[in-house]
Amino acid sequence: MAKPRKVIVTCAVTGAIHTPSMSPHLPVTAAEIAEAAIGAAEAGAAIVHLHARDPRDGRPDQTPEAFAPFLGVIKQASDCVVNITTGGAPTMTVEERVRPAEHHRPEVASLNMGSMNFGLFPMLKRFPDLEHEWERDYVGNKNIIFNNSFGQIEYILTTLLPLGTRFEFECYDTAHLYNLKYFLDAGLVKPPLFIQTVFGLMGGIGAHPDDVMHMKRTADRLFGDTYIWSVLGAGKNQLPIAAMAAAMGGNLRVGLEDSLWIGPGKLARSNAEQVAKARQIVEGLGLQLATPDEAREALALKG
Ligand code: KMH
Ligand code: ZN
Repeated sequence: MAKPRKVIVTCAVTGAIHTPSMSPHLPVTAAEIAEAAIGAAEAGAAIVHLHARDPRDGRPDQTPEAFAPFLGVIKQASDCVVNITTGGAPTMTVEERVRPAEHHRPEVASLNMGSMNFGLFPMLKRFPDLEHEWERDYVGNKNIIFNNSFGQIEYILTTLLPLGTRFEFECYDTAHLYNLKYFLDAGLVKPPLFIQTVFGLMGGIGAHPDDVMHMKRTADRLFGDTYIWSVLGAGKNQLPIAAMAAAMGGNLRVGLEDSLWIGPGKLARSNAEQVAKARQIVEGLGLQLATPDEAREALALKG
């Protein structure tokens, strides 16, 4: 009998998109981020994708020192794969963004594969009463451009490749897949490529099933069987996109970075709660979750 497919679940526990007054459950302090990541791993996430925040007001903080306290606690408590963001927040310089991964040398770092508009402002409808001025300025800004030029991508690659770090290639539209193909052909990235296709973020591709099909078909054509496909759906798209992709052979990313919700109008109380939902989808399809070591093997990580 054929063995059930193993699905890699990543949990992105806090990110830089949502702000603290949107949800009391968003992890902000190092202790909260550690607890959230460990809880997500216990619920079945093989990989945790991590950002840090300034505990004083919850702003994204991309200093290596902000990551150190929770990285230590997570390592002690769990063998999950650690993935450190190089996206940081779209308002940061690329030099700033790469520093935590350069310093802490994780098994995986995110790598955003193209520049784009970044529209957080649709969230103002849902959250018209953001508490702090910085939150209102940040979320309400209609001029955010997330810079990921070819030169900046190359800079992140050449900084982290010698450290043995591999990548979660974040692709928000088909052009980003073509950009990744350029780096593959140039020999700067090596298979298996872990491609995180992102749906429903304003400035990127939408979250219609046709969008998912189009990204998947394009990736299949460009990369054949040399890539591992994962999906994340922003906001209310999180679980529908996860269910669709799980049935189509994909791997899943959930977490409060990508969505604050567990159901219509219902805030998720933890990252682990979303991982548990992802687990239900996977197991409901007769599939199994990959362990951290199975994810390491599939993605050729340094371990
Ligand atoms: N916030 C996600 C849509 C990164 O950290 O590199 C994309 C992300 C970026 O995870
Ligand atoms: Zn992120």
